[in-house]
Amino acid sequence: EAAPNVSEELEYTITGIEPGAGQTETNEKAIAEYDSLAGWEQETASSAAMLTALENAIDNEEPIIVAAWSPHYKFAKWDLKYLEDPKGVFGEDEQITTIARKGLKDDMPKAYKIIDRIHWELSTMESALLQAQKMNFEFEKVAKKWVDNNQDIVEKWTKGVEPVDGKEIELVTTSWDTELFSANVAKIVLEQQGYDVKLTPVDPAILFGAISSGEADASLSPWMPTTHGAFYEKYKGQFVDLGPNVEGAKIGLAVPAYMDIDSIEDLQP
Ligand code: PBE
Repeated sequence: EAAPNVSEELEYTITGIEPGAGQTETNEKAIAEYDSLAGWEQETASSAAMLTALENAIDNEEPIIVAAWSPHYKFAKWDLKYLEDPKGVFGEDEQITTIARKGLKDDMPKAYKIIDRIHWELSTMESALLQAQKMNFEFEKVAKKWVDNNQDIVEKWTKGVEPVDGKEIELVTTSWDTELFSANVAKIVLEQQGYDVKLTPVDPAILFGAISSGEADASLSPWMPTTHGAFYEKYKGQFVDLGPNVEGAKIGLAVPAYMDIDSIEDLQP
């Protein structure tokens, strides 16, 4: 049973993230589909601004409803709960997916093989993100440390693949934590194999366009099937899907655990 004034206290506003995030579209879809969210608004700015608002609310035990996703350190740092999503707007599990330009496999079979093998267990990714928090989100350093400490995993990815001498390869990434980590790890691993790696952070829409036009070679950033599903469909057939690099990711709306609601349907229009 919903606390009577919680929606009013929230000013019928969801604290969102970047306007270009896939999740921003999904939040709009939820607002459109749930009667309980009729007349609600999503405030967008940035993930950093959302996290600051969340921290302030928690410090004051005030209500807040945020765009949330995991893996992300916020679930380790604070006691949060995803609101139930009985209409399934946010989907079930998301898979963080590796994509490449068409032709990469033929042009650069060795790099392709490594990129195709790169994969993390969800728990490994979660620990890496906690480490990133301790290292002030300096992802180049976090990735370097992870590669140094996990040579056994890296060796599995590069096993039997001959090094090259300075071939150029261009990776694109989005700028959320998981993706900055995975892209920087991929960069270091490919550099250790002799590649000259260029890594460019972009918005998801640009990312799919760049891979599809062949401007960029590969990315480990897309979240599927829900978060970036619209971009995926738009460019379908113009890129290669190499499958998940992390499974069991999730997006949704979340609130601090002290809030007396459990479902999106507990909100009021
Ligand atoms: N996220 C994290 C991103 C993808 C990774 C869920 C905030 C988004 O585009 O929504």
